Amino acid sequence: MINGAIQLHGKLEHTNLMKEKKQTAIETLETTVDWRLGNLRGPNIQRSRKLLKDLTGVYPQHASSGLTSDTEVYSVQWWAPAEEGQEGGLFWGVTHLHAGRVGNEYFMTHGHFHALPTRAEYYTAVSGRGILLRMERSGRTWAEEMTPGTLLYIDGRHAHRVVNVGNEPLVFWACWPSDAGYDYGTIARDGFGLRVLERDGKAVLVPVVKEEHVEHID
Ligand code: PAN
Ligand code: ZN
Repeated sequence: MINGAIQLHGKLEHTNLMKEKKQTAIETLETTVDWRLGNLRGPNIQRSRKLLKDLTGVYPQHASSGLTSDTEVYSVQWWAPAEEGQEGGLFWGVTHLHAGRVGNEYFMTHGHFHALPTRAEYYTAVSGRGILLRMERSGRTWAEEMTPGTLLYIDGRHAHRVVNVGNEPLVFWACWPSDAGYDYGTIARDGFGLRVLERDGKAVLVPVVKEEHVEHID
């Protein structure tokens, strides 16, 4: 019994020493950002790349581009200190969206709704020139400018897609909840209500006219 008590006391002392050490030392954290270049360094940084062949269905099939299907359109790096799907956590990431076009349509991200409509997101651009397309579930779509320094708050109910309308990579940082989730399916099926096309060297917004379902009566 006495031995047990002594051991317990020893353990407590050790824990207190650890706490003391933590409180008086400035820790060097391993995760860092290169703000302007759009780079994340540290453990557990996740990465994904989207090539043209991964964007099937995003561009109208007839668009002839002369690009190979292995052309990189964008890449994303993100730090996930919380588990995907965990409530209360945050993710921090950066997207590099290259400059380019498929036919007369600019390079863009897939775009998605968050699976949970209560989960908003911040985007902020650090280089390049782009457009953020936002869409409500009703299909109402609008465009917001993305240039270095613009800070965009995306309501959790709005689908979001980024389009690079400049001649250099568009780099933007994002912060979103770890349980936001992704609904890509709705966009893959219905698209956005606007497309961003190049005409005479300028970006123009073109409404997408949906084909009405016509009942045939014999
Ligand atoms: C961003 C996007 C990123 C790539 O981190 O996921 O820009 O776009 P897509 O996911 O549409 O391909 C974000 O909005 N996260 O929620
Ligand atoms: Zn998002």
